[in-house]
Amino acid sequence: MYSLSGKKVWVAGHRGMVGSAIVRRLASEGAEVVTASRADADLRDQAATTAWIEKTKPDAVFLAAAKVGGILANDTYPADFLFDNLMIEANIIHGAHKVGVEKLMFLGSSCIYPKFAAQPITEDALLTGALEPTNEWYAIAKIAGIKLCDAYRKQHGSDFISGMPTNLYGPGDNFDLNSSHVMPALIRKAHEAKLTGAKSITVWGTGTPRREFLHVDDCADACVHLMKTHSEAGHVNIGSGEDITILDLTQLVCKVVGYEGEIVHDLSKPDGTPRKLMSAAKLRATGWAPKIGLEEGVATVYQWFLANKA
Ligand code: GFB
Repeated sequence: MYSLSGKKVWVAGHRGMVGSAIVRRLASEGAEVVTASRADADLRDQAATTAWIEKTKPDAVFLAAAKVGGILANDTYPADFLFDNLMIEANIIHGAHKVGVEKLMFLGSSCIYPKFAAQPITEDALLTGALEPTNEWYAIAKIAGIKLCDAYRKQHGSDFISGMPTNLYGPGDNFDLNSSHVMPALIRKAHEAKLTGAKSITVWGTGTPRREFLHVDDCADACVHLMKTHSEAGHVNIGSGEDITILDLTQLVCKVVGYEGEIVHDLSKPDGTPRKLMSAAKLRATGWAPKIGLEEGVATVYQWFLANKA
């Protein structure tokens, strides 16, 4: 057991959807949460990041800082997704080692797995096949992050662990239609179509790909749970254990939003990986389970969207 109580805990990426959820979740742990703004340190800059870590000397780190985006952003900006993520994780993991951070948790993504991995995807499927081309740059960076944690554990005995969340959604998500993930895009599209009385909404691709979704508050709870209870090389999947087709998700979002028009497909946009359902067995075996069902989660995010973005 690693107790966070009384510890100085750095949440790197505190302004993002995942980082902000971890900050909210840590409120009940008795920890002193510290954060770095872009002005304090550009995390892609090794000298600035190292200086901030040496000055702050955190006891524990949640590495939730990353350049993230949906399928189109990943496909359009491969250099940014590879370079920014490699730099951020290398600077933070090496800096954490230098100041003797007691525990660090690195967060990745389910896109680390081969495009055609057997489903549900177990942790040992890593590096057994070719990646999905639309997000291989991001995936390579995230695989490097897992290996960095393992390398520092092996060479220096560092207690650095990795969690691989599935497709996440929640308050604070990015609702920009060009760079967002599918869930916020569908919420915005259905909402705007309802307001304008549009006959249809457009969904990218065929609608047949299957994705697994987890509310970000469940993800943050799993991260804190793993930080306290898990200490091993390798990585742990963080998911709900259930998936849904993009078409069924669209229908669910339309139901929640109250939009009754047609759904049309833009086949010029990529489908990406046909299916990405991770095995939840390893995480469940540690005694953790998600609490927020998909329909309930979509409804709460739609309320957040109405209050903050609409
Ligand atoms: O969420 P999404 O962008 O990410 O897309 P990925 C999931 C599926 O939804 C794809 C379809 O099949 C999209 O074609 N989709 C339908 C849409 N309509 C839309 C829309 O309006 N916007 C978006 N964005 N998608 C990303 C990776 O993959 O997921 C990242 O690129 C990362 O590396 C992340 O792993 C979690 O699941 O395809």
